[in-house]
Amino acid sequence: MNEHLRRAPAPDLLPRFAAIVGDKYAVTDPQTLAPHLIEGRGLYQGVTSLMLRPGSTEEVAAILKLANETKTAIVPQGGNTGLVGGQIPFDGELILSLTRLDKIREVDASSNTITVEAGVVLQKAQDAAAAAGRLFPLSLGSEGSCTIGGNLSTNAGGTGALAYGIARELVAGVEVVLADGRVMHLLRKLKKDNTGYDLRHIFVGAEGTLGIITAAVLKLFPQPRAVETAFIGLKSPDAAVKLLNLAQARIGGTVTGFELMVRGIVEMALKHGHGNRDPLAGAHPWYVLMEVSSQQSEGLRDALETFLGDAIEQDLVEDATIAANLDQRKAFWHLRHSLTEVQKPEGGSIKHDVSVPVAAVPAFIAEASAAVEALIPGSRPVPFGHVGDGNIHFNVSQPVGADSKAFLARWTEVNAVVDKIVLKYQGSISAEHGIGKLKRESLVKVKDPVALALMRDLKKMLDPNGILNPGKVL
Ligand code: FAD
Ligand code: 2HG
Ligand code: ZN
Repeated sequence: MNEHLRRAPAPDLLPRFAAIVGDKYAVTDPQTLAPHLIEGRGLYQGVTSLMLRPGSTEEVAAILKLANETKTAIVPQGGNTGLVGGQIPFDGELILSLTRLDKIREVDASSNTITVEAGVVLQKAQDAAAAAGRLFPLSLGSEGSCTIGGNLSTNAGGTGALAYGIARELVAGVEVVLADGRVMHLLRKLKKDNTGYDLRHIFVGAEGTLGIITAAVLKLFPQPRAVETAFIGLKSPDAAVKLLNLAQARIGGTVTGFELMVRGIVEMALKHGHGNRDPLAGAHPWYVLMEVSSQQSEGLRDALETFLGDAIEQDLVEDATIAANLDQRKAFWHLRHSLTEVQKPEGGSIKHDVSVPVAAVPAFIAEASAAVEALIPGSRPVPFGHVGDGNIHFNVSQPVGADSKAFLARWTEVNAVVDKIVLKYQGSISAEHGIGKLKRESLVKVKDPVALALMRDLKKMLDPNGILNPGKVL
């Protein structure tokens, strides 16, 4: 860490920072600050005396200029839905909240782009695209509160990545404020632009450690004319992977969603999730929520029915139901998106957001489950996630009736066991949530040393005073 860096802003600087945004947007009231200091999992508690809420890129630039000159640390925050603690100030750093940058600057349907400010909530961007007859396909359970700036800074994945790509693939251009306050204007709508190094991608997935994203041009797609959604019971992850391969080869549409869930997590969703109902009559060891989309308005439902019928005959599927209407489709997705919340009433949960090659998912799940159950008898692995991306949320709930604190104290030990199996399959210990604070120590153990050295060099070059989100990622 840079030894001259000041984590908490010096008291005499507070009025200077406040003057940039105006007193109304320089928040010091502890009650207003409180929700910005804890994250969704309740894993971390932060501390700060100041949150700045700039209303323009120019104000962000002025804040960074002052922070850099005075070596004052900054923690950027969007919707505060991140799951690795990246948005939390741990040592009194000032929070730079981007939520007032909430304008949709332009929807350009012909160019298939939308230009948004960083604080625009993901759902608002989706809605604006839909109003213009287009699809912005990034979709996360947190879409009602996470922001585009946070999505790009974490390089979010979610349920649409299978067909449309992760956040990085959905960015055409960015506007970024650098640590010294300079603004880099790369808000282009271009698919082709080979004028040197592609700098956009340095800031995507940087978790606020290299610059502040203030706006972005995002790629849009045609709205599908037909969408069908099935809830499928099957016997194993192996059957799920085979089903996916078959669906991608055979269905006359695109597989736009393919989410795997073990029975255990579905049971938690039925028990604790508001309004959830079991879509299938009987119980099955595993489930897939599959969505297919087509630009043809007719025939998709028939094609899906025939496909699932064949899959049942081939013993790949035990039972399946296709949503009869929009409400039912929403209910399937509601169940899927409730999986983070419904783990909480079951006590402590040790999380892994990992990826392995798709073909290795069944073996990974089997080995990791056995290893964790051997380490902590009675512990309950409840894997689920974006199996088509090889991305499994290998979450482990505490044994029923166990002491939550004692269980959570074994977090690192359980991670080590699971991560070893991930690495055996050439996988990643952070598929889509990022490194933040949670996986900072693990990163140095798994990243190629030359790549890690380059990351550090890049950080030094772009943020020589180390003011941007110190203690995160690196
Ligand atoms: P924050 O949490 O505020 O910040 C996240 C990181 O980005 C921090 O490091 C922060 O410092 C930095 N940051 C924020 N804004 C900026 C900016 N403008 N410039 C520079 N740095 C910035 N994630 C997935 O990938 N896939 C999922 O399926 C998914 N599902 C989720 C479901 C639930 C119920 C929840 C609670 C979370 C889920 N997440 C998922 C995680 C989370 O929603 C994403 O990481 C999201 O992209 C974070 O956006 P945010 O605006 O809340 O960012
Ligand atoms: C999801 O896919 C999210 O629902 C969150 O990435 C996963 O709760 C989790 O671990
Ligand atoms: Zn996920």
